[in-house]
Amino acid sequence: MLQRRTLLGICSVLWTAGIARAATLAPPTGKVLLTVRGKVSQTNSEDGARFDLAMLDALPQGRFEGETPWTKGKTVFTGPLGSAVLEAVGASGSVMRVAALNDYSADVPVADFRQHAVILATRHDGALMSVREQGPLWVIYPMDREPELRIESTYTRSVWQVSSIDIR
Ligand SMILES: Nc1nc2c(c(=O)[nH]1)N[C@H]1C(S)=C(S)[C@@H](COP(=O)(O)O)O[C@H]1N2
Ligand SMILES: [Mo]
Repeated sequence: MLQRRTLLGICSVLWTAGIARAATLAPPTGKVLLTVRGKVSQTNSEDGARFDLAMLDALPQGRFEGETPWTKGKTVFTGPLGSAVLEAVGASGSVMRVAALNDYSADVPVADFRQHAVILATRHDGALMSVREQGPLWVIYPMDREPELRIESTYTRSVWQVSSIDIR
């Protein structure tokens, strides 16, 4: 009897946890900016986890303030932390293929997002970025606080016009 109760207890806890998790990733209602596929435990479509701008804005945000090889003078980028996106989708795996609208893609170690405050920038100097302005999403490493990141491998991973992330 006690065993059965324990089992029931465990089942109900798991069930509740399942509901709580499912509720964390509601489907997007606006235009889909990002799709995260592959080794994820949280999805909201048959094609993985899709995010619209409101969903990205609701995640913990990061900020970059400084110079980049691609912009003039001091600029500010803001957007969800890569680590927060990974957490939202329940990511496992070790490498992400970050793909852009223009078919450019880069393999980015998952560890980069966990060890550095990399952001998926949604805004440049406070404004949303059009595709012509390298938007809608741009991988920005914290090169302002970590100057040692100003190396070619970081630049290669600084994908702009991001549309999807495949985690392997
Ligand atoms: N979407 C997209 N992002 C991209 C690229 C690209 O071609 N398309 N080039 C990458 C590479 S290889 C580098 S070194 C940097 C800088 O590219 P640039 O030197 O052409 O400005 O952007 C990276 N991000
Ligand atoms: Mo490059």
